[in-house]
Amino acid sequence: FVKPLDIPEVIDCLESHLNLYQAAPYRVLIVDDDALLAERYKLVLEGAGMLVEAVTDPRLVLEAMNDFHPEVVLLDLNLPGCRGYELAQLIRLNPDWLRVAIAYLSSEQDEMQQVQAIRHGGEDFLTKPISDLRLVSAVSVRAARSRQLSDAIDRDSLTGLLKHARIKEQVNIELERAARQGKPVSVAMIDLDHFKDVNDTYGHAVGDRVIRALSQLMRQRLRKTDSIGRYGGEEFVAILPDCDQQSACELLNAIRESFAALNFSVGDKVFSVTLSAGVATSSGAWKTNMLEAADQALYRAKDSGRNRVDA
Ligand code: GH3
Ligand code: MG
Ligand code: MG
Ligand code: MG
Repeated sequence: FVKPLDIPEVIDCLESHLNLYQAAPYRVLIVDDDALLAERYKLVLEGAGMLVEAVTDPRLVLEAMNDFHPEVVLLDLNLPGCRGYELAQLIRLNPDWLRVAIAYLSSEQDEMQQVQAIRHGGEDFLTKPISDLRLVSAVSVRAARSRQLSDAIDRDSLTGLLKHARIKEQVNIELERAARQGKPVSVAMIDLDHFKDVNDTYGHAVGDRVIRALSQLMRQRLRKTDSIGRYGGEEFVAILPDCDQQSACELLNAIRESFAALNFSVGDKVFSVTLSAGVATSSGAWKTNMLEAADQALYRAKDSGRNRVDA
C-alpha cells in the first residue's frame, strides 16, 4: 500500500538524527545485603545487556526506585532490619510502580515463608543458588512483560507512539533536563494538511494508514533520545533535546519533504498528503509554554499556505 520509503538524501547536519530506534536495555534493581552476591548477579545480568543497580541497604530501596526506574526488582528476603516482602508491600503501595515486576530471590526454603512473601506483592519466588541462565531468563521474561504492560498504558495502539498525557509529561521532563544542563530543547507540533479530505475521499481505514506511515517516518528520522507522541487524531508532538531552532526546522523540513514524496495508492488512484509543523525552542532557560508556542507556530504555518514549517 505504502511504497517502500524512498527517502531522498539527507543533508549532513541531520546524520545524527538517522539512528533507528533501538530497544533500551532492561533496567533491574537488585536488593541483597550480601554485597558480593549482589555484585555477581549484577555482572551476570549486565553480561546479558541489562542495566543493573544493586542496593545492599534496604533503606535505600525507595530512593533507588525513584532515581533508577527499574522494570524488575529482585528482592532478597533476609535483610538487615526488615524482610524483603515488606519492601514489596511498600513498592506495591505506590501506583507509579504498578508496572514494575517484583521477584524474590532468596535461599528461603520454607514453603509457607515463600507463599507469605508472594502474598505481600512479589509475583514469584526464585531460590538461591540460581544458575546464570535461570537468572537471566527469569529476569528478562519479567522485564519484557513489564515493558509490554508499560507500552499498553503509555502508547497509542495505532502508531505505537506515546499517548497525549505521556508526551505532555515528557515535555516537562525534557525542559527540566535542558534547563539543568543549560542546553536547548525544541518541541515540534505537527498536523496533517486537509486530512478530513483524505478521510472523506478514501475512508478512515486509508486515513489510518497515512497516520501510521508518518509515525514510521518520524521514528526513522528521529534520534533515540527524541520523543514522539500522538497528541491528538492527526496531530503529533516531537521533543528534540539538545537541538536548536535551526536544526529543528531543518529536521522538520526534511521530514515534511519525505512525507510529501510518499505515494499512497487506493485501487488505481494515487495520492499524497502534506503536513505542517510549528517549532518552539527553549535555549537553556525554563520556558513553560512550549506546547502553546509550537501550536501557535503551527497555526502560522497553516495560515501561510500549509506544507511548511514555522518557528
Ligand atoms: P488542516 O489542514 O486545517 O489541519 O485541515 P484538516 O482537515 O486536517 O483539519 P481538521 O482538524 O478539520 O480535521 C482533522 C481530521 O482528522 C478530522 C478527523 O476525521 C481526522 N482524524 C482524526 N483522528 C483520526 C484517526 O485516528 N484516523 C483517521 N483516519 N482520521 C482521523
Ligand atoms: Mg540476605
Ligand atoms: Mg489537520
Ligand atoms: Mg488537527
